[in-house]
Amino acid sequence: MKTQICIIGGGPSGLLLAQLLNNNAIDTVVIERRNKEHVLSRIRAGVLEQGFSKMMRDAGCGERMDKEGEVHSGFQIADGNRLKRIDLSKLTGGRTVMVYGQTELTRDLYDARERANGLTIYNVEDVNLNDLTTDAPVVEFSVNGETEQIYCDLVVGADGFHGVSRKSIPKGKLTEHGRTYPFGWLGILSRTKPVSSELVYARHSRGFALCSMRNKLLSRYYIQVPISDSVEDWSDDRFWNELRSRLPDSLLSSLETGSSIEKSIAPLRSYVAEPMSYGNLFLAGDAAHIVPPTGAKGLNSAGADIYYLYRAILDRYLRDDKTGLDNYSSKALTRVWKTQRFSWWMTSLLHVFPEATSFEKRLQESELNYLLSSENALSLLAENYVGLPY
Ligand code: RFL
Ligand code: PHB
Repeated sequence: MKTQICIIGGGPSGLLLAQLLNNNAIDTVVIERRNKEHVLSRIRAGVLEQGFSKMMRDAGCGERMDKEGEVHSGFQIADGNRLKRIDLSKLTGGRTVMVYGQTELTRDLYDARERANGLTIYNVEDVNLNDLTTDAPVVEFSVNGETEQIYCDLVVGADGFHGVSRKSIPKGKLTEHGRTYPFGWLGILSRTKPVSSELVYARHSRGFALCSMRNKLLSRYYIQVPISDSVEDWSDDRFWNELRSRLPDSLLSSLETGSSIEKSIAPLRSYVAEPMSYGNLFLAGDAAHIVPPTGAKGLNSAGADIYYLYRAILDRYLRDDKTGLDNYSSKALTRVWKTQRFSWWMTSLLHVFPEATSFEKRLQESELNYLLSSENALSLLAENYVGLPY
């Protein structure tokens, strides 16, 4: 089989790029390790920067997002019983974020790909990326017991943190940086009215909590838990009691509880692999970098990669100019590291670190006091939260 761009991974990064390219008559094949239902069963991101939502529209996939997504002009930070609204719109000259679930957005991208008759091959196994440093890379894999080969010009590794693409780069050519945090997020989805019309990030001596949502009748809540905990340790009742204990009293009368329809624990990790390219392989999204979810930056950071890569690929095909591809890694990494810094900072500010000394605990308190009392500091938070420019 032949194509121009072979995309490894049918998550949001891979599908968005495929759709943007297909709209420019650049041929793509997407290969995905799972089936579509599995990909669509993962509950993940909920907050989109304007740059990301604009790309969805540019890809012709923004209609449902604009109808069903909620535009948020602020969020709240709680510290014990103190509650402060961060007016994103006022602090950033009118910018906002969009609350629209990754599951829905991925469904929109799959629908668009099917409408455009784009080829997606599911359930692929034993994926091997060959001849990456030549002008004719070959992607080999098996599907339904048959071995297949895709001959292409470029390979895009959009196969997430555990994918094969990054691992196909020889060890000596890649530098990895990272940190794991000594806690995870236990998340639940419930068919209840959200406790607040805006997101609430709560710092508390028992641990961090986040109140988020998917729509007016679907809530998404997270609490910080020890990384050694498993989902079985947390009945719904235990979850709600713990959440209640971490939220300010003023919110408790609005907290609706109910049975969970999804419950999972996500580890928190910061990670960057550089460079993000090797020959004609280009990494994008979680395949190259991971952030802890505290600043809602994972999917958005993936979106920035897609923006740079999309334009670089257009230059290559429409203007016969390869400079964009040559510069892709360094351009993407500059923004990736800013996002890493912000996500690390927001995680450090709001979580309980079990090993922290009394000095570090007092510094954390002071950092939050400063933030909540300084318009300048709040502007920095807001500028990063709504998304840095591409
Ligand atoms: P994905 O979504 O992991 O998709 C990769 C796809 O590649 C497939 N794959 C392979 N395919 C072919 N061959 C192989 N060998 C393969 N190996 C893997 C996988 O099956 C999968 O379908 O990566 P992508 O597309 O780069 O997207 C990244 C985002 O999913 C991720 O950054 C976000 O979900 C992170 N994240 C958040 N990001 C935000 O911007 N805002 C948020 O509010 C937000 N909240 C979150 C989050 C992530 C979370 N978890 C669970 C880590 C909340 C949580 C709890
Ligand atoms: C979510 O709704 O899943 C969500 C929102 C904001 C975050 C992380 C996750 O910072």
